[in-house]
Amino acid sequence: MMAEKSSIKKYLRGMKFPFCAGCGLFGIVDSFLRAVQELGYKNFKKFVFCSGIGCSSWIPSPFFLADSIHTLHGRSIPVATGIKLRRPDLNVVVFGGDGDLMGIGLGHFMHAARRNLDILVVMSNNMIYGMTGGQVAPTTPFGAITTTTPYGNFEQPFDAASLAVAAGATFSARWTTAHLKELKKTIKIALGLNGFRFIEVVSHCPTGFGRKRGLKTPQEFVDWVRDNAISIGEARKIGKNKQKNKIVIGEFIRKPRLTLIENIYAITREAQKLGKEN
Ligand SMILES: Cc1ncc(C[n+]2csc(CCOP(=O)(O)OP(=O)(O)O)c2C)c(N)n1
Ligand code: SF4
Repeated sequence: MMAEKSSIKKYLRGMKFPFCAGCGLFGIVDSFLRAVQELGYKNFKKFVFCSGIGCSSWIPSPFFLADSIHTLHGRSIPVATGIKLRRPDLNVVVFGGDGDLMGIGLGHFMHAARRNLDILVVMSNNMIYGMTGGQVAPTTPFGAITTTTPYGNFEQPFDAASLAVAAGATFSARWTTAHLKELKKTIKIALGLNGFRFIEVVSHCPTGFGRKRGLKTPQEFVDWVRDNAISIGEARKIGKNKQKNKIVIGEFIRKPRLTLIENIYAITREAQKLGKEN
């Protein structure tokens, strides 16, 4: 009974996740639930989860024993915005894929960061569109073979964790599914902060991407991710040119500022005060 109570199973409905065997998304689920447990939340009553469409968008909904909403592809952040403005007391957490958040939903992502909407966004970056069959995505490495780039990708990928910083996120970090302890720690930090917080998780997708890269097993993919990761400190030392094909991991920014809701109240109050004086 005691063991059951302390288990992360209490956050789940007990339904089977629809991920392929060996998928990196299992590690993201596990890290998130362990972080929530270590922060002392007994249940998800203080949380609402939003997701779009894609393998990674299945993380919360309907599997978490929580209020959650599966929105349209790319539209999780607008729905999260509505929820947060109506219920600022709740922790609003968005889960999504790199296609969902860096492709069709990129505009919403950038504006939510700019506005400093008080939400946490956890993005699984499997470097392709997983659920639809492994097509090239805005995060696919240059030259990589995917189902729609049989000769190699012609385009440069987005650096999502840096985009979040440029747009105004108060917190941005990147880890991988080979760094689950660090990921859990970062989720705990991010859940304790305010403002637009972003965590990118480079995630292994053995089905959609691993096979195309010649990585025959999930473990080979995890090893490849680990071997190609460098810390943000090291990356800054060696400079951009030498970072080619490396996965830069760590905390990119932690810089609190007033959130959208705090600014709405502060500016409205100030205007009302001035109105009275006039
Ligand atoms: C408006 C719209 N366009 C396209 C699709 C088809 N579609 C479903 S999931 C998906 C991509 C999923 O990739 P990603 O967001 O990276 O998530 P993953 O499956 O890799 O976790 C696409 C293009 C859709 N459902 N709706
Ligand atoms: S296609 Fe890739 S991301 Fe989707 S469930 Fe399978 S292994 Fe995971």
